[in-house]
Amino acid sequence: MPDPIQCGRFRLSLERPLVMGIVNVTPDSFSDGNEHFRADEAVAHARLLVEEGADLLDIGGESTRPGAQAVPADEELRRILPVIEALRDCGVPLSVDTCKPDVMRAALAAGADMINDIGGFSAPGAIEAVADSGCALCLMHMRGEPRTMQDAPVYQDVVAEVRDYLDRGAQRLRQAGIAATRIVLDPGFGFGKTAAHNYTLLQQLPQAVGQEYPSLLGLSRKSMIGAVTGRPASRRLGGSVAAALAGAVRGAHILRVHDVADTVDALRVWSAVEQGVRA
Ligand code: 7PJ
Repeated sequence: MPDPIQCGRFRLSLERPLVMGIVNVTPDSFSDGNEHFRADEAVAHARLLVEEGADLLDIGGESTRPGAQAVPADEELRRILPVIEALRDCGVPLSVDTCKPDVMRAALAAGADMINDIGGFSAPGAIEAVADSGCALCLMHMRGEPRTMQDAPVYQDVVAEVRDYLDRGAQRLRQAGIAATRIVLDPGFGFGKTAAHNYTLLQQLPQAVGQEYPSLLGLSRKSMIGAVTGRPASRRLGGSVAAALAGAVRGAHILRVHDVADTVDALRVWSAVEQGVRA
């Protein structure tokens, strides 16, 4: 088992898989629609996720669904800063989903504990923005950029190529003086990958992410679930929970999900089967 994650104000033990609840503060996220655009709605939703058992929250102000347009940094900050400030004392670490160094700095100053960068800290200045704080970093694999990433992605060996990207990315962070205990790796399901690529990565998760760092998986409601079930994003709960469990069985440390209560139930039942119930 990897050491606990150093995550801003928190240390996260990895004895059991952790559940990260998704808090979208975007007008166009594909599965939440307008629901949580307003900061107060996002905050109320986040508090519900904590009650349902979320171990962390992931706050995002930029939609990264396939085809989505980039949002300027000031707009992204206008969306997320009030939410970070309102949730600072909710009891669980706050992750911020962003690729922009300016947004990272402002989010950390406002109290964020983790930066989740789907761009793998590849933007100029991204590593510098996070290096001197005590935040955790989620480094995710993406092929291309959200606007075009699903245009027929091709790999010779998807598992080896994702692993290589993550290894190099972690190496860059370490060379900037970032402690290993701050780093989390994510194979990036759906980011420049076909359904077949995604299922290969999930099946071979230990090979794709390695053993050195904890892993984070985002499978919730994604098109890879729809590819197998034939269901739209609004009806992918069962498929998403199954995918999360498949990840847990293969050693995933953090599961990023929309449906916290159902995922927590599934993990508890799985854990009772594996370890027995404490009477
Ligand atoms: C992921 C993410 C993911 C990490 C999104 C969606 C698209 N961050 N942000 N991993 N996905 N680390 O939730 O469908 O898979 S946005």
